[in-house]
Amino acid sequence: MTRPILHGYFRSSTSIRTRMALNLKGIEYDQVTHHLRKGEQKDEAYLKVNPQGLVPALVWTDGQVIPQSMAIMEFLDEVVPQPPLLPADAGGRARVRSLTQMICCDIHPLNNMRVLKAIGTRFGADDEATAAWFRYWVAETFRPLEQMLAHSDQTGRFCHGDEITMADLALVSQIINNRRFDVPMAAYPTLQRIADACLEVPAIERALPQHQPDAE
Ligand SMILES: N[C@@H](CCC(=O)N[C@@H](CS)C(=O)NCC(=O)O)C(=O)O
Repeated sequence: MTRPILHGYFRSSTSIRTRMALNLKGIEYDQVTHHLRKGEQKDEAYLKVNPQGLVPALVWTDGQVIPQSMAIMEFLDEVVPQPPLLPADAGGRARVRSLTQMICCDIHPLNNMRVLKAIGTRFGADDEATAAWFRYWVAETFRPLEQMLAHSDQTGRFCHGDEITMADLALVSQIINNRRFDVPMAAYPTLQRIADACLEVPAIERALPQHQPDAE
């Protein structure tokens, strides 16, 4: 049977969360890596796969191309239901999707490489200002996220109870990404505790940047 192919980059947070989902589901896959700093995501051959020129994109076993990490996680959860990445009840699913989107929709797009590049080249931000921008947008979401997770009895070992959900995958990959800009974590003890618990799970650990074929 054809194996799925993941187009990604070792330290892209969207690729990290997608790899975590694939590993948790026990899906074996091949990787095609695109060096984002060298601009390989804009190569003609890759634009034929994903015209957006962003990673990740998953080429499923039937040849369907699925870009967008949240769509990929949802897709994997439907085609390989165990272990689930969403809770069984509608309220729980809504909570997990909200937490996931806080990170994937409200932090990541503002801190993506092309945005960081643009604030430098088009708006004159130097390295220090760029790092301050990155940290500012993380804090804008991590502050309320910490409150929401610390004060909810639905929070358990992980973001939602004691089973890993897609919210955890979004959280860990963001925290890994934060290290590049030395985001202080002292104000977010609950987020750190959950991330530490996630990193004890081998399927999650295996998805980390340093274990990937293109790791530098
Ligand atoms: N919303 C998309 C975002 C994808 C995205 O922006 N990926 C980044 C890497 S984390 C990328 O390809 N950046 C290339 C660039 O900025 O040129 C997703 O969740 O998959």
